[in-house]
Amino acid sequence: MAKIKKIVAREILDSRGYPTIETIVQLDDSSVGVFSVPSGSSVGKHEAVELRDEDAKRYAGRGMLKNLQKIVEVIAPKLIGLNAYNQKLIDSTLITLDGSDNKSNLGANTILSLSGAVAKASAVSQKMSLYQYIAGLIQASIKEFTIPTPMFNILNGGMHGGGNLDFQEFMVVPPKSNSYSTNLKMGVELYYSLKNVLISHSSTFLVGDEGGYAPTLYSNLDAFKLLEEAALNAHYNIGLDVFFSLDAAATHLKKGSSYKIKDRPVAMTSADFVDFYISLNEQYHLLSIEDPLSEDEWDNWRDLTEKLGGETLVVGDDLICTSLTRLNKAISEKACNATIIKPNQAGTISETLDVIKTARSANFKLIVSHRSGETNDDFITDFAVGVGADYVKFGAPARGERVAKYNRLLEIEHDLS
Ligand code: 2PG
Ligand code: MG
Repeated sequence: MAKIKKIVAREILDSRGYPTIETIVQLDDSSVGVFSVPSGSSVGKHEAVELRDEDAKRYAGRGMLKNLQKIVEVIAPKLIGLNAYNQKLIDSTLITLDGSDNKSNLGANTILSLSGAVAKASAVSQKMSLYQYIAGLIQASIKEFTIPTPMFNILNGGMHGGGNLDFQEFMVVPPKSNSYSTNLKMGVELYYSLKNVLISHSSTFLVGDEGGYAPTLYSNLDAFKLLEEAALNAHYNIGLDVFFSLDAAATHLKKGSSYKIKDRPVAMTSADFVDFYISLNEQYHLLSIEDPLSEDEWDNWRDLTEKLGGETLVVGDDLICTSLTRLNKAISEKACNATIIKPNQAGTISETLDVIKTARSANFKLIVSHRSGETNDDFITDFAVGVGADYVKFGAPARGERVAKYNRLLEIEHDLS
């Protein structure tokens, strides 16, 4: 065992220029873990709460000074001296200290910074790769580690795009049968190809929050046409060498009780929207559709999953928010067949692992995901490999904070070979 000896936390910036927390945990054998917390823009209302200063005079209210104070005054005195190898104890101590049901007292971001830094320090202390250590925590009887298949978000819209697309993420996904490095090459070549396609249509090729292009287009379907053109030009066959995936992030598209997107002249009911997805799927045979409907429409989710779930992954992100309660509801209601996993939606590593175990036992596919606000921390990469995720979402294969994750996967692939 190794005990927590010292905790230091700092305010740093994420990829959007927003403050976040970096926490450094040192153990009594001198091992150190450093963890910085990601942050979302399209946040689900059932996520554990992200705490910020709300002081308009600093960083437009986004500062992290309150969080740092809570770490120094409330958390560190209780964690110092605990056995860092006992992740469950660390996390339950943090949950008890917070005392709320949504981490609103200490902040899920504050709590995760400790939970993650302790896990990293423990891996160092036990001279293990982080992904091996995570596999140990989830008690996975993994005989052979595999690299999850990347979903490359090469076209950004919604709250992540500077353009006018309604849907948030248009992704290209390679087949699971290829090696990771082959898949990475494909993602990058399609990214180059899409840029050339945009140039050929005299469109802008500026990028959004996750590094994908954020053009101004007439409709969301036009985005798929551009992806099609990019794939053809780069000599990749759609449905064979590459598949398309969508994150509609529909919670943020709903106005009152209907959805208005550029592709339709009038607002759509949820039932109309389901029909829209069915025809989109007939055209493109999507690999996955994430958050097709808003976060509390359980019946309409079930209807969509009934209609599309046989061949397409219907993925809950805002619907589930990496919450065990909401996952259990999704399983019993047959609302979807795959889930996004984001540790900062839950707030601790242990709770995130519990969600993963339950999702697995219900045969849900697992997509481990970054957030739109990221740092160069590559924890999420090891986490995804350690839990045996089916897919990962790390954004476009561009911009330092995204590339850090893709490059770490290359390193792990090399280790494993
Ligand atoms: C999503 C995420 C990550 P955000 O909706 O899946 O791509 O976006 O971090 O802004 O919630
Ligand atoms: Mg999402």
